[in-house]
Amino acid sequence: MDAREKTEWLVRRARAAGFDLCGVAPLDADIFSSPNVLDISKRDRFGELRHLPQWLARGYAGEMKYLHDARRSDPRAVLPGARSVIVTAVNYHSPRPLSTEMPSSNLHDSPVGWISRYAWGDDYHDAILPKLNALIAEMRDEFAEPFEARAYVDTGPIIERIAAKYAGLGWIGKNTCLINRKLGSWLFLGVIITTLDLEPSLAPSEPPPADLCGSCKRCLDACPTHAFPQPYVMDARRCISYLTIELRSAIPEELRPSMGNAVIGCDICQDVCPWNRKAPVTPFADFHPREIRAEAPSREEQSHPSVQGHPEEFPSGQETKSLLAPELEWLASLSQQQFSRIFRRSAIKRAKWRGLVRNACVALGNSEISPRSADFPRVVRLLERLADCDDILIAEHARWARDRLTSAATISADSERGGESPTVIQANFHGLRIRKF
Ligand code: B12
Ligand code: SF4
Ligand code: SF4
Repeated sequence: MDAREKTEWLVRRARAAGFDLCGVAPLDADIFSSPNVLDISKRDRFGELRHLPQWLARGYAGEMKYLHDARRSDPRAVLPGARSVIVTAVNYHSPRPLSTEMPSSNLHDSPVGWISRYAWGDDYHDAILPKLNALIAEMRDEFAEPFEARAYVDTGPIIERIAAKYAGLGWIGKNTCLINRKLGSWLFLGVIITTLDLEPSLAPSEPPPADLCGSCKRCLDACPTHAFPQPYVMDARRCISYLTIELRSAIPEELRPSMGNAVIGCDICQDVCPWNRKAPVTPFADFHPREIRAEAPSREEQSHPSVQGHPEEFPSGQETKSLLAPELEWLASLSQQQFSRIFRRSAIKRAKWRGLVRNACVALGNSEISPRSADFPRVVRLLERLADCDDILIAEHARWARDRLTSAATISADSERGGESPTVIQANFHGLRIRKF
C-alpha cells in the first residue's frame, strides 16, 4: 500500500468504527514555515501554535498546569519520528433542548442545574480511546512496515482542534471550538500520532476549511462570564467549563452570579452558534442523557452533612434522576460514595465530588427560588447543613449561596411591605431566622 491507499483505507476503517470524520495532517519539517509566504503549500500548518506562549504568558490557562507542557507547542515532540497525525471526530449531539431553552426549575418548582451536553452519557474518553486503539491494532495487521502510534482523546500533550483543522475536519470558530459545516461543533475529537507516512487529507496546495464565522459574534456576546477577550481567544479562567470542572479551589466570587445554574461545563457559546442549528443527532445512545436510579445513602454515608439528621428527605430508592436538568438539591446532597458510584463511567467524575457539590451550591445560590415556594425552607436548610460541614471549600460556597438566597428573600419581603424598612425579618421558615443588613 502506498501513502494514499493507506489514508483511504484508514478513513474507511474509521467510518466503519463509527467515527463521523477522519482526516490526516502531515507532521513534516515545514509545519512552522512563515505564514506570509505566497506559495500556499509552503505556508505554515499548525500556525495557531505560534500564539501559545503568549496565551500561556497572559495566564489564561489558570490552574491547568498541564497546558504548560512544552510538547504542546510542537506535535512532533510527542512521539519521536512522528510523520502524521490522524484526527477523528464523533458527533455527540443528542435530541434534547439547548441550555438556552431550559427553565431553571422543573415541574415541581424544584431548582434544576445544567450539565453540559458532552457529559450526559458515558465518559467519551472511555467510549473513544478503545476505538482508536482498535484502529491502531487493525493498522498493525494491515500495514507491512513497523511503525509507532499513540492514541489520545484529551489525554496527550497535543492541541487537538489545531490538528483537526489541518486534517481538514473544520475551522476553529470565534468560540475556539472546531466547527464542521455539516455536523456543527458537538464533536469529540481524537488523535493518533504515528511515524507512518500517510497522505495528508488536504492536497499540498489546498488551504484548510474556510472560516465561516463571517461577521457573526453571537458566541462572544452570549458568554455570561465574558471569557473571550477577543474573537478566537479564550481566557479559560473565566469560562464556566473551567470554573466547574478544572478549578479545584474557590470559584472567584465576582464570577459566581454569572454562572447561573451551570453545574458541569457550559454549552452557551455552542447553543447560540448558527452552525449547530441543523446539527444531526448522534446515533450513539451512549451519549444521550443518563437516567440514574436514586438510592438512599447507606448508614455510613449518612454522616455526610447534607443528609445527616434528615432521613425523611432521602430519595425513596425508586426514583430515577436524569442528567438532563438534574435537581440541584439531589446533586448537592450526594455523598462522596454515591458520587463515585454514580459517575464512575461518566466524564463528570473529573470535577470530583467536592467540585460538584461546590458547583451545586453556587447554582442554588443563583436559583432565585421564591421565598414563598414550599422548596425555599428546604433548600436553605440544605445549604445551612453544608455551610456547617468540615470541608471548608464546600462550606464557604454553601454560606455564599445561603446568604445570596436569603438576602434576596429579605429584599423581596421588604419591597412587599411597601418600602418599610425593618432590618431584621423574622421568617417562619421552619424556625429559620433570616437576618438582613
Ligand atoms: C483545556 C481544554 C479546555 C479548557 C480551555 C478551553 C480552550 N479554549 O482552550 C476548558 C476547560 C475551558 C474547556 C472547555 C470546553 N471544552 Co475543552 N479541552 C481542553 C483540551 C484538554 C486542551 C485545549 C487546549 O490545549 N487549550 C489551550 C489553548 C492554548 O488553546 P486555544 O483556545 O485553542 O488557544 C489558541 C487560540 O487562542 C489561538 N489564538 C488565535 N489567535 C490568537 C491571538 C492571540 C493574541 C492569542 C494570545 C492567541 C490566539 O492561539 C492559542 C494557542 O494555539 C482539549 C483537548 C485537547 N487535548 O486538545 C479539550 C477540547 C478542546 N474541549 C472540548 C470540549 C467539548 C469542551 C467544552 C464544549 C466542554 C463543555 N461543554 O463544557 C468546552 C468548550 C468551551 C470552548 N468554547 O472552547 C473538545 C472540543 C471539540 C470541538 N468541537 O472543538 C476538546 C477537543 C476535547 C475533545 N477531545 O473532544 N476545554
Ligand atoms: S463555554 Fe460558556 S462560559 Fe465558556 S466561553 Fe462558552 S459561553 Fe463562555
Ligand atoms: S456563534 Fe458565530 S462567531 Fe461564534 S463560532 Fe458560531 S458562527 Fe462563529
